Amino acid sequence: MPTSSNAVFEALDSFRIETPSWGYADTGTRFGKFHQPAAAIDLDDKLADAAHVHRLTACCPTVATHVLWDFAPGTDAATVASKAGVLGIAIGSINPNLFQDQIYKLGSVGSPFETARDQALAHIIDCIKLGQVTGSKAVSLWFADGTNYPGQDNIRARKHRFEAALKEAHGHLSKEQILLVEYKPFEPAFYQTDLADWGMALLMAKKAGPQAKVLVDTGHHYLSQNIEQIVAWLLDEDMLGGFHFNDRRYADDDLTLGSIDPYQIFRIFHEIHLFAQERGGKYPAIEYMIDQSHNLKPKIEAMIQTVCTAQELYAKAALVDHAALLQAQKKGNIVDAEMCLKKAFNTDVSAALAEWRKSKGLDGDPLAAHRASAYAEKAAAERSKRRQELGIATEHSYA
Ligand code: PSV
Ligand code: MN
Repeated sequence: MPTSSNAVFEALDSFRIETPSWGYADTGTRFGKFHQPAAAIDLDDKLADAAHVHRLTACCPTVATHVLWDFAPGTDAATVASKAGVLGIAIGSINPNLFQDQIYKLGSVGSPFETARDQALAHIIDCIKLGQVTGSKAVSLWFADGTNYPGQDNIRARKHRFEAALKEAHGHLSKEQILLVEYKPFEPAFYQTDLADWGMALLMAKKAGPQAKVLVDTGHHYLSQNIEQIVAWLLDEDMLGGFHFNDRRYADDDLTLGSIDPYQIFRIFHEIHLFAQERGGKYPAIEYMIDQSHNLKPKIEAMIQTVCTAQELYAKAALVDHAALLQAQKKGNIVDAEMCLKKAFNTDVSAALAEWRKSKGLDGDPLAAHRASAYAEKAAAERSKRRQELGIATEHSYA
């Protein structure tokens, strides 16, 4: 096994994870939203919270934005980018909103209505321009498009509408930008989702153009699906663009990363380390992003917990002894091969992680440092007052 401290330090030095602006604000399920006193109210709060998480972890320099939720009409994107810069972070992926407008009832770029398709494409192109102003690399596309009943629309016609729109959108990218295509098996469409799996997303990305790649949201798979195999195949095709990290027990539950199945995330990271090792240590450019709603856990604590879990699993996966693994595989020694993975997964890397943080001038325990900073309490006091002034609903007091 590689010497643990060295391998952990090397792995963490290049590992960056983007936090989502929406993970700092009040979110919920379709049954309701529970409010938290410290939750971000507006984009300024979200940027401040994201900067706080980055200060404690030194691993989250960018924040993903969701366009309609963050950039209200009239918002000056350049001002937002410079505000983020002052706080020590940058605007990360731009996520168009192609599902909330009434016009999208039957879909966005896949809709049978030309007016809906035109509006969706114009919005994607606006988001590409927004990304150019904010200096963001990725425009990340997720479509709620699909149908609810057999016969509702022509499945192949919808596919053709997608191809045309994505190709056209790709033509507006600058050479620094990438287009990420996300898939999801169901919800909100319950009969047929237009981009339902990685094969459809891969095909669509290929048709869009060379700067388009696939985004793997860990929650967007059927329960028994082997996600690391999808990752391995996409890596091999040079088509893995990024991740949306979260965990789930049933479907797209948006629970915090590794809370249900940390070994799954470890196995995904193992495929990435193995791929890089086979290419002389050259890691592919992958956008690691969190996409959770963690609606019951305190927002910032959940984010820090997720970032630390991602670092821990990424570090553990870097400890797999690739030479021993190859030897075992060559001999057909299944038990020893599997043990190479298990041994790394079972290694306690917490001391090495704390050491790495201290070497960056950070507290060895970001969650404890967050709690000691009383950031959440101060935010709660100020934001509760502001909520009252704005007439926004607040949390239930059990006292
Ligand atoms: C859809 O479930 C999704 O995973 C997409 O990435 C959206 O942009 C995001 O969630 C919204 O939370
Ligand atoms: Mn997602």
